[in-house]
Amino acid sequence: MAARDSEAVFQALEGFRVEIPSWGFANTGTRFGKFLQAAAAATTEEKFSDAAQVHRVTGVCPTIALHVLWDCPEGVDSAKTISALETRYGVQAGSINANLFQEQIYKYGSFGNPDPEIRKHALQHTIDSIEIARSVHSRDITMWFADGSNYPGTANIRRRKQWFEEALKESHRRLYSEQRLLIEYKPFEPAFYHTDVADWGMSMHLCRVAGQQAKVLVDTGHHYPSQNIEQIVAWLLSENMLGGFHFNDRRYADDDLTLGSIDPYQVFRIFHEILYYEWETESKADIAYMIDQSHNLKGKIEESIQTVAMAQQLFAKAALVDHAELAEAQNKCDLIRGESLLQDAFSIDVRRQIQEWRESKGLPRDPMKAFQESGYIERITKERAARNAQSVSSYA
Ligand code: RM4
Ligand code: MN
Ligand code: MN
Repeated sequence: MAARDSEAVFQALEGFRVEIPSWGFANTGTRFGKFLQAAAAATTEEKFSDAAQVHRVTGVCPTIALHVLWDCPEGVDSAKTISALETRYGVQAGSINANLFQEQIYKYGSFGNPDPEIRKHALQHTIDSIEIARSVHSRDITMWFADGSNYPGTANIRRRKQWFEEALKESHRRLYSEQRLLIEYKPFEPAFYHTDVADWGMSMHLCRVAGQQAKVLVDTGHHYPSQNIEQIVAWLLSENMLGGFHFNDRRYADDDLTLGSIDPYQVFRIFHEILYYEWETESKADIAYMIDQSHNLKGKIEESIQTVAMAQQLFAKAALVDHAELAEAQNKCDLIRGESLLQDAFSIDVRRQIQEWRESKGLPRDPMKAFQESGYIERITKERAARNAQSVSSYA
């Protein structure tokens, strides 16, 4: 690899951090059930402990995303426990994910529920999430809504939109100045006729109504098949409305598979749009790179490490695109050249440079091997197996 390219890989890795989700270490499944893993984490402490392993071997995952009901069962009072876990395990709380979908009262929606009492309850949960984020020094509060309806004629779509606007405006009013509200969208599931925040346009509209600290969160699994996600990313960047990602891969629906396992070129193209924007605007895009995967069958810590390694590779490859040359090719409508610049960068093997970068940071060249040889998995399997064999359903 040319020295210039090696330098570009190093530079890209220096600035690249990715947040892993606490729920990625818990037993998760499909709506048909779960296959339990003996080593799965069940408590917030175990999730911190597992996340710390991923950070120890990769060096690029200093934060762990928390889901309020699963990780902060005492609400704002959980902050003390979280802070103690941060100190103990050396990873910090990252985004705080509000949970407006698990409680029975949300059967017909949260912010979109026709019952004002339920909307109030959802708002209170959001305010609590903001307070939790404040006490654990987290910047981002992320909101995903399961709201929607299953049959035509059963919901007033316009009224629900207005209720969403009201609740998000009020939520935004409660934010602290350093915080952001990230609003996720999803076109289907669990609602199968209409979803209240179905796409990036609706999410962006709601962000704009809510206020300046609200930004769009793009979960790569939350699109219809074959949708051009990098175009959405480019538009959001251009509007300064892109807040962050929930990365995962999919083939059919919101499959939550390992990043890059199905279509690594798509993730590369997303990273490319971001890096191209940064080059063109000579500014750094303020984006939270987060993972949202369900590690259903593979070992959970291993799958997290695999994900992080893949994210680094694809980000580094995207950094190899020659932006000046690309801009020229695009201006001249040189189609072959423009397309080749992306394809060539994507085809470069950056793994050795990544290993060298890790070594330069005192990290293991091969994080997976380092983890597998550490004895950690054997230890937690022994500690958690009996308990996990009895567990049934919850992510927490
Ligand atoms: C949703 C969405 C949210 C996540 C939940 C668990 O599909 O992706 O981000 O919090 O799953
Ligand atoms: Mn998500
Ligand atoms: Mn999802």
